[in-house]
Amino acid sequence: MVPRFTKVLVLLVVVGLVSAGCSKKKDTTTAASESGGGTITIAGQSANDHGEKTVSGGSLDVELDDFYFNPTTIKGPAGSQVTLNLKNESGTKHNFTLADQNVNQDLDPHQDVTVTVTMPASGSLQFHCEYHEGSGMIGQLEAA
Ligand SMILES: [Cu+2]
Repeated sequence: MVPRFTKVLVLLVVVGLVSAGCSKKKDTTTAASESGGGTITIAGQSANDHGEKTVSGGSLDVELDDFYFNPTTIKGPAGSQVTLNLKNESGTKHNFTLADQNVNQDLDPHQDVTVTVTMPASGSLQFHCEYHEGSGMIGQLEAA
């Protein structure tokens, strides 16, 4: 028969391992979400930067959160039509405005909306959230 204190010890070790695993996981997530941190300048404005991605297969998921677009820079073939699967991951109402192409799409909290945009023939094109542009919620389409 195994002494009671041994069982308790085993339980403590298991709990310790599980919580160590959890905290390690949480640290990784935090690091990932902050890896694109900092700001970049888009069309003369300060934008919260959450990295860049290149469109493949004609579509791309774009996360909207407080207060940034992820990815912030969307690269794709010059002049091509691209589908953006916009996902508002926050409890705040956001918006995707691409003034140049008359796109102005609101997204309620946790709402997903698909929009179609045309990549610029060259250079880049600014888009933003019309509610939080002043907070740096700005991104860009870039001809690849
Ligand atoms: Cu917003």
